[in-house]
Amino acid sequence: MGLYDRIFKPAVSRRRFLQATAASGAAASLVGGQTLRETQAQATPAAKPETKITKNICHQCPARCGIDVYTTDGRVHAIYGNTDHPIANGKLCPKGPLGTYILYDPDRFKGPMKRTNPKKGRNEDPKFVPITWDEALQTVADRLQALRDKGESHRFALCYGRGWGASCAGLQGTFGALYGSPNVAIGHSSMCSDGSIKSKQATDGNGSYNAYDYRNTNYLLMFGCGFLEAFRPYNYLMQVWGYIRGEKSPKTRVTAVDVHMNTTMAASDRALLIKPGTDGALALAIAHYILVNGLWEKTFVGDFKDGVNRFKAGQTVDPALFDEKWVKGLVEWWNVELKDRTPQWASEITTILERDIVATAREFGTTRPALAIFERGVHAHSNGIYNGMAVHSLNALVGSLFAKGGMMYQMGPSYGPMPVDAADYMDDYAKNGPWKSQPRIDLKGHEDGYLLANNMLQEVGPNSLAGKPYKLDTIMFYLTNPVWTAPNGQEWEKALAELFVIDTSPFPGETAMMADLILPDHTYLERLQDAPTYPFEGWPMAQLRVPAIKPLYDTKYYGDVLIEIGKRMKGPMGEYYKALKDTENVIRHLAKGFEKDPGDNGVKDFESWKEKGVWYKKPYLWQQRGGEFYEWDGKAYAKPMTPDEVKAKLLKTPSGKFEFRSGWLEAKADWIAAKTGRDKAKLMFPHWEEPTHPGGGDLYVVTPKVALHAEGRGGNIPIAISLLQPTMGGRDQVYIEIHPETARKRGIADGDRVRIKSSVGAIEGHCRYFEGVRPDTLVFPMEHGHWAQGRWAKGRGPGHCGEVTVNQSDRITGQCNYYTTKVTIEKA
Ligand SMILES: Nc1nc2c(c(=O)[nH]1)N[C@H]1C(S)=C(S)[C@@H](COP(=O)(O)OP(=O)(O)OC[C@H]3O[C@@H](n4cnc5c(=O)[nH]c(N)nc54)[C@H](O)[C@@H]3O)O[C@H]1N2
Ligand SMILES: Nc1nc2c(c(=O)[nH]1)N[C@H]1C(S)=C(S)[C@@H](COP(=O)(O)OP(=O)(O)OC[C@H]3O[C@@H](n4cnc5c(=O)[nH]c(N)nc54)[C@H](O)[C@@H]3O)O[C@H]1N2
Ligand code: SF4
Ligand SMILES: [Mo]
Repeated sequence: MGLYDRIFKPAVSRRRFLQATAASGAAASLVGGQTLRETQAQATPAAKPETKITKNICHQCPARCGIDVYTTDGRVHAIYGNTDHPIANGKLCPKGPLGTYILYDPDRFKGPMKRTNPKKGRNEDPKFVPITWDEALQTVADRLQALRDKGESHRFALCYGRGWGASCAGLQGTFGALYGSPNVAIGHSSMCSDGSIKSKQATDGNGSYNAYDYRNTNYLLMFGCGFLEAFRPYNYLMQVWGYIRGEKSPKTRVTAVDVHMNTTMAASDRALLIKPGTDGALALAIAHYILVNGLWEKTFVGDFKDGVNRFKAGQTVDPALFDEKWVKGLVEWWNVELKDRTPQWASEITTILERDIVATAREFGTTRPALAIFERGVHAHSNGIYNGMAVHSLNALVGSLFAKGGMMYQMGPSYGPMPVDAADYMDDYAKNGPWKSQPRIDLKGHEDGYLLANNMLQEVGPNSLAGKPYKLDTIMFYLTNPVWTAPNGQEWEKALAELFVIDTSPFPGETAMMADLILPDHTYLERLQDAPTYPFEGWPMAQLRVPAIKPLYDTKYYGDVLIEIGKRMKGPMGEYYKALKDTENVIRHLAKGFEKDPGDNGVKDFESWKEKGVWYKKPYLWQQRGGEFYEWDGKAYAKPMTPDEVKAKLLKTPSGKFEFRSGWLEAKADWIAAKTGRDKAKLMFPHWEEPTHPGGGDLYVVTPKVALHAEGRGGNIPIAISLLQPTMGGRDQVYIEIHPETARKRGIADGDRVRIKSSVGAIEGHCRYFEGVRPDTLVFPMEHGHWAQGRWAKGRGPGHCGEVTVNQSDRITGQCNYYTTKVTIEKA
């Protein structure tokens, strides 16, 4: 008997046995007819159950950390970071190990359900009753077929949030094309970070998030991003932080720009508390300083032909005197905008001391490589695109695009093609049905709506409610919960009350409470699912979720739900899905790509992918060095690239250069000017635009993410809630950071219960005096105020911040302006 067994085994099993018999009041030594000796013999089995480790990807935020899932005797009991996974490196953030709570969440839907209470609302019990999968899938197929037969297939919308891979969200586009609806599928990107994607589209031509070479950068200038609490990939950022701020020499200097003292700011060298919505002004002043002081990277940007710097505050410059290299429109930008954007000017707009602006600009302009990064704090405002373009332009000025220690774009994995080609299964209706002339319900891509946006999920509910452009009939949700996460979610409650609603969430979230049909997904530990990486270090990576156990309940992987609905449709669409078979078939075909292009870790087919959980291939293929672009030749970045190659592969703008004068915006200048009233002479340049603040109040309200918050997916994890309590507050509470001066002026004492009001709603919370928040701004975390999502999540506090957030979006990017509403605060 080993030490462990001697110490623990007999005592434990005997004590448990006694507890069990005492609790059940059973006769002294008999349990279910067994004697004590028999029971003990079973409790010390001869063969110990084996612990199995399966590979998976954490599902709680978009970082996509590789995880090792430990299962013994059919129970998942531990989750660790996968040591061979390049993002996780054996580590996880505090949320990662909590996945077991998601799997064993007692409030999960146990199988497909239908609503029996026709009334819908926050206080209506849906009275779900179990049904079979066959009934559930046939109900959906019949509804969809009936709409199609009437020529109204556009009245079916499919909305999704976190897209994962080809075997789930990746199937949706084809479903929409074969079925015939412009509304399949509508993603949540406009509620997330389209503001940054579009700022980059406008300037460097890549409509995507950047990948970053943090390990080699010497300066990080961070605008409105929670580097140490959110951003992406969060877990890896914490690892990087340890390196760049500890081991690395020289230590990377960090300036953080935010509206309150968060973890990131507290850990930085310089903290700039900026007035909300004014980051663009700060970035423009930094650009101004860099030009006036001749600090731009000449090898990338170019220079005056005679080498004499003519950038002087307030003075225009003749563009003919400047030779541009990889940028377009620098001197024009200077003339229409930058020449007047002095640090002194920006100081008035941003409330940051001129001295601090100058010091930041000097450091940023003289340290190479340097990175300027930004996220929602910058772009979730009415002027977000111009703030974002101004910040991103700083990267071009110091030459960090595609440079070592700079930024690049994420490459995709070498997947094999889909098993079946959907183009062979398009009937006449799919090709030319009446749906073709219908606008999207969210008016994405429409002259009267959001011509240049990617998605407008926040408009779907309100537009259907208003019948503009039409009313939907049926709406399905995958991994999104807009009733709780959208601005002014109250509108969504009304909208969904009149539609047939299908939710695929395994959990009883707010949107699920409005559903007519629940088709519950497996949780992530129970399903086989592929996912390419979110932007990381540029080189391609593809991960796999391998089920750790058989599904606990009668659930079905969302990808297979789509395929099974498809199979039940008439005509070629049904044939396509029969040929596609199932999601495992899709994933096996993806893996065929690895046969020709094995990963660095030896992954070369489906089986080895399952074993390792990740395929990846280093290095990133391109590098810009000293103003020249090179391709990897197998040993080094040594193969020079022509300007045409650079344009095709890296700087995908009309000019093939970084465009301070955006060709993308200029092409739509008439539309932008007509719809937004923006100045046609300026709208293609990063420029200062006064933000607009709806809501009718006098204080800004900002609701950032905190480390333990996992979008809407962690709301019912009791341990996460209790760990959040010191920052968030407990049941029926949310702590609101308020500057003591602001509070005292309104007669509000520390700890008082308060009411926050805007033109769309009111919520309550408790004030906390905090000197680290701006006096004009209230801050509280997004994660609070669920009214559904499970027993621990619901009933938390009177209202969610979304209920006071006005649904306002930028016409160019479509980005929802979450951080732009102004509210009033009073004692409750
Ligand atoms: N822990 C955790 N991490 C996550 C997620 C999560 O749910 N939890 N979600 C992921 C997702 S989906 C996303 S999109 C990213 C988002 O990542 P971030 O954009 O980094 O996250 P946010 O918390 O929305 O906003 C960032 C910061 O902007 C600040 N801010 C607000 N207004 C302004 C302003 O006008 N100027 C400046 N300078 N700052 C301002 C806020 O105080 C906040 O600190 O995070 C990802 N990472
Ligand atoms: N006030 C405020 N609002 C915000 C933000 C903020 O910072 N402040 N952040 C915004 C941002 S950046 C984003 S990205 C959005 C996110 O908002 P959403 O797009 O709504 O995404 P989640 O909140 O993650 O919602 C996920 C839903 O999917 C369900 N779900 C969980 N796991 C699974 C699964 O395995 N399968 C399926 N099928 N369903 C599952 C959950 O129960 C939940 O209902 O919120 C935005 N809203
Ligand atoms: S950073 Fe995100 S993906 Fe990684 S362990 Fe934390 S919650 Fe999971
Ligand atoms: Mo997001």
